Amino acid sequence: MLIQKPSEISSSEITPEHVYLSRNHFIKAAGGIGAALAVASCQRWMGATKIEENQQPPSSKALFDELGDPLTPYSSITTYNNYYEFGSDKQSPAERAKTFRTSPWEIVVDGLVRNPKTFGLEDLLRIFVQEERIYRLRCVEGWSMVIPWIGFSLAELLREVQPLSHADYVRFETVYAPGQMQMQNIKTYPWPYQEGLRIDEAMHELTILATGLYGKNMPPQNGAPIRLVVPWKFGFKSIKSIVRIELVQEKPLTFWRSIDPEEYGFFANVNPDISHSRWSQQSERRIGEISRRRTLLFNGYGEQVAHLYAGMDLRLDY
Ligand SMILES: Nc1nc2c(c(=O)[nH]1)N[C@H]1C(S)=C(S)[C@@H](COP(=O)(O)O)O[C@H]1N2
Ligand SMILES: [Mo]
Repeated sequence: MLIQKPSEISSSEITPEHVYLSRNHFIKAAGGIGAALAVASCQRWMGATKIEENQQPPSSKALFDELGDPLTPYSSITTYNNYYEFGSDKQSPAERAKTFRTSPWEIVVDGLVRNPKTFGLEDLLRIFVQEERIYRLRCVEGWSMVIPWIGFSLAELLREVQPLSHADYVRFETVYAPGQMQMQNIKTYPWPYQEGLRIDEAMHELTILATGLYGKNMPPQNGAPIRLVVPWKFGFKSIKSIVRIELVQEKPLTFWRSIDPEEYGFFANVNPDISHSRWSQQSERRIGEISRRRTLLFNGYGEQVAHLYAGMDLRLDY
């Protein structure tokens, strides 16, 4: 089996979705949709397709998520971004992150672990098999996309460092580079951006560290070289350009929560029945579509994740 890592994808292979669609060296072949559905139904989550080369072109039907929703075009995913370090509007990140330096890059994984380690990005690409995951991304602002990420389970990385039994939470930190990220010079924000997960959420098989999308390296505006993706939570949990992952005992303070705890909860699970203090969360605008669609509890991943919250009052602890 030939596994193609994003590091081996040369820039001449830059693959916006038309190349990706026509060429498919990423979706396990053996019949396109059939294989994709088989994977989806036996693993109960979508897109656990190993990245392979020299395969047959896929059936175009494989280019949907497990609910049948089409992938959002590459051009939209890479030009409509939230990345406050580069600006608070949707267009600035693509423009201003162009020269952001993502190599060399290291991630420190430490805190309450038996085996703290610093990984270079190339170590992560070598140690962990990169696979494709097609996930919906739902922003707390009321828009959504379907994105074919490339990455690996956060659980695999955490197992390498061996969390201690009292490591109840995981804290993530974005790089602090005010020379390159102009908004980090604005001191009213609590830089660097931080996020957190409970340990069982971090260990869940759906939680990934993503290193690319649409079969190519992660664009800087999407959080290069490595970012978190937690598909059943609002997009702000999916922190970009990570340099530190720390195992901790207490619930970590997070960027948006420290700005406004009323509006942004720690769990931030997608939930149509819990309104943001300024707008309803019952519907969303899928980028590229005209009419709004109904927002799904846990962003449609309830079957996989609802058990994590059994017994919790989601209205109080959101
Ligand atoms: N460091 C950092 N990570 C971040 C953000 C940010 O501003 N800074 N924005 C978040 C929000 S609100 C969303 S919706 C997603 C957007 O990811 P995308 O631009 O790749 O679609 O990134 C999240 N991760
Ligand atoms: Mo967001």
